Amino acid sequence: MTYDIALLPGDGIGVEVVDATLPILEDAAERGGFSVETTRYDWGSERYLQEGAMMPADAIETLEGHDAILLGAVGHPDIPDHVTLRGMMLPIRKAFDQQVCKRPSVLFEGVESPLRGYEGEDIDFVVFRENTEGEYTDAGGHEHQGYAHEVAVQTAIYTRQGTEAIVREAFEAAEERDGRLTNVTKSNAQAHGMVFWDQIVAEIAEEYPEVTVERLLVDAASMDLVRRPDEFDVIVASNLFGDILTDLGAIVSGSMGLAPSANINVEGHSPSMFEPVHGSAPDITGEGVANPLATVLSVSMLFDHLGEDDAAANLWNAVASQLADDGAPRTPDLGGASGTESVVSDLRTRL
Ligand code: GGG
Repeated sequence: MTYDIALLPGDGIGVEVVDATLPILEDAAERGGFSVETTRYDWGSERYLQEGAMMPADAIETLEGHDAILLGAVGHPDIPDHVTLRGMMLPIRKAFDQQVCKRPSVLFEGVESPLRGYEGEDIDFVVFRENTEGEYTDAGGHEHQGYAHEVAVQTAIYTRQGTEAIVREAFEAAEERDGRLTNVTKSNAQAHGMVFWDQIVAEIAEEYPEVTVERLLVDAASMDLVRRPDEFDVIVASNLFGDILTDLGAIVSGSMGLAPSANINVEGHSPSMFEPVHGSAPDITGEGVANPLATVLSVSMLFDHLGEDDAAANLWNAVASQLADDGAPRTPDLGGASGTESVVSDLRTRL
């Protein structure tokens, strides 16, 4: 079996971590008994600066034929963030109906949570983030610019189909895991979209009587993710809330450098996309110290999605074994002084 993977390294450390991960991806595939062909597309901010667009006009058509996409990061200090995000990552998620964003937060053995004095049990939860609508739609406008009555409107959109898709996936995951689902909204203040969301959660909950549902407002959820992160199992949240909570989840679990993610097309008619949760980190770009492990774990999720369970587990376990080993190289985000390449070389010996 040969899988055809599109590589979109993107910007900043995105390029470094995708390049560093490539040999590991190939090694793990070989050991798993399959092969991977990769096609690299150097789209992103440099292209935008030269040609005025992050991706070519036929980008979606070009990506359509691939089995999956591995993305690094987008973001450039000379380009507004809304331009880079809306120029590449968001259009891909939308064009391929990647409605479900799955982001695990795991405190690996050997990694210290930065929560001072944290003595809880292991942190191991997964956030299901609605990924193509909600607060991230293009609905809205900005008028009368430069006048006293200048106005900007940003509309959030929650469709029944989109909300049901993410909520159902979250229930399915909760059923397979510990049977606990936390539904995070702000329905005390947002009485239309968020109350509609709660209503859909209540409807779908009836199909999963064995799953216990907890409801939290996003402000309380943020507090509880710091206070009792070990008590969460599956969290379901809107696009914006899921984005925020997963940065919080990444940091309480040790580092943004360890947080992977999957943008899933549930129906399987278009490629899904896998990426580290972190951004392009211009402050450390070019220093060779970016942590590649979030990208390696994202590749593990990619293999899992393709049904290559052994290769997925092999990669995940290799990362866990490296982190549990006191003598293994670590990048500075984990308190070490090693570079990206040493982490990768060591990891290849653990596959
Ligand atoms: N690798 C992911 C990345 O570049 N993240 C930057 C970012 O701002 N992401 C927002 C999002 O995931 O919606």
